[in-house]
Amino acid sequence: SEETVLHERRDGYSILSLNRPERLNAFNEMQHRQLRAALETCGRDDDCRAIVLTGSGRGFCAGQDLSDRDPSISGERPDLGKTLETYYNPLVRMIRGMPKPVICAVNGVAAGAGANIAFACDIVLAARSAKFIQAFSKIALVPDAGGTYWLTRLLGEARAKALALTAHPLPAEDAAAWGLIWKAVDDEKLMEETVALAETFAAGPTNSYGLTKRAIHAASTNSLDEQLDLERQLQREAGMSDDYKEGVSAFLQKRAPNYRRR
Ligand code: T3D
Repeated sequence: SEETVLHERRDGYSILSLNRPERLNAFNEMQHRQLRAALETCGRDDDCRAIVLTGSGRGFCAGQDLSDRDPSISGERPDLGKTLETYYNPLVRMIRGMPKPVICAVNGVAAGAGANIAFACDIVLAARSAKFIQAFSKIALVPDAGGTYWLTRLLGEARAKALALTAHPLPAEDAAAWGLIWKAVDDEKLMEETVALAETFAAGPTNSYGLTKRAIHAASTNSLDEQLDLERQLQREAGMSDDYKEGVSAFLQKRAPNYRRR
């Protein structure tokens, strides 16, 4: 069947590429199903210790494929709550809950849910030419795929509302300066930098990365006391691991650690 998501397995990590370039990788149901299956495979595979999400062609992702929402064809008023429940929300939860780093390499325009799926990833690098667009207001919708959550948490209400209400295309460099993404890099360096990061994670202490994600995700709603308790609990778990023993031994012996994910 049609390959709407390319899954390239490399040593210790996988690269997933949204692959409907003629539509700027907009989501149809097939692409949703194939991305979810690929993420599930990566999640189960202990040899996959980091995931890269990117797009084929000149765009990263233009959000929902609107040709599947053409009112002159479908006629009815669609229940978009249902498509969020079935596709976008589980995707966001899966990326967020993935117990290994998910890197997003935003190679070009990221619009609508395409932008917000990028923000769901742990580390976002974007090509300098890429733009992030909360396109929803242009078609009389509301930001979804976590958009109102990411924008408000990462930017505050003033910038969140301006971006959401105006659909202003935010250049990668501004997104980085505002703290919405990790960094903007020269277009021709994007994959090089992304791969270097994935290789570092692939040789790193995977379980400690997963625990760190959990702690940081909990921080914005926890009190300081709750967060200190959580850190104690997670650090106890990390401190029991073989990887921690190896990390300290390697440091003291002035050699590179050999993490085995235990
Ligand atoms: O429905 C639900 O399930 C609810 C969930 C909603 C989630 C959402 O994401 S809603 C928001 C949907 N996305 C958009 O509204 C963005 C629409 N696209 C654009 O505004 C522009 O394409 C971009 C700003 C992203 C890029 O502009 P540009 O000028 O670089 O490219 P282009 O020429 O507009 O697009 C290239 C082609 O991709 C073009 O096709 P053509 O003319 O060459 O045959 C264009 O129609 C197609 N395309 C781009 N985005 C979509 C799309 N086709 C269908 N759906 C798209 N979202």
